[in-house]
Amino acid sequence: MTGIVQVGVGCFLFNSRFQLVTGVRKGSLGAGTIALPGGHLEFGESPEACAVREVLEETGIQIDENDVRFMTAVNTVFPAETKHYITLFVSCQVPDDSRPEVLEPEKCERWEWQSWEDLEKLAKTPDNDLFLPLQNLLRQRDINPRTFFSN
Ligand code: 8DG
Ligand code: MG
Repeated sequence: MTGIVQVGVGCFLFNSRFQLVTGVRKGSLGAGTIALPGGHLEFGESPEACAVREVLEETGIQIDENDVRFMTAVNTVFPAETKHYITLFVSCQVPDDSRPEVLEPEKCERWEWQSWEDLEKLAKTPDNDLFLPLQNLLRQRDINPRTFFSN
């Protein structure tokens, strides 16, 4: 299998109860699976700036680059689609009254708030419908979102 390795950025938007925004992907890699707002890292861009741009384009929520925390990176190969991504996961706390809007309806079915615990449970379920990078993150890394926003 040959090709290029691409860089994706996935952004957790957490409210104060550690619920986060997930969406159902549409029209591209992983269609029908649950993923975070995010997208391709553009040339010359930082992961934090990519998160600010993608979150605004996709949900209408304006976050500040200084509030974006880098979490970890995950390696994901999609053999059937001959795709390979390094996904940089970041997170940002947003106000509890934030309302994500579907601004790119051709790419996303809907946005929903989901609890961290439910997401963790879903990742442990065989044949779940999580987008593979997100599933890899939850299965391969030990993450406690409560530690991100203590300062
Ligand atoms: P475009 O390039 O299709 O115009 O828009 P995009 O917003 O940049 O595309 P995307 O399909 O949302 O994201 C691009 C790739 O980023 C996607 O095919 C795979 C990768 N990616 C990950 N993890 C995540 C994630 O958690 N969320 C999103 N949206 N994309 C991710 O590897
Ligand atoms: Mg996107």
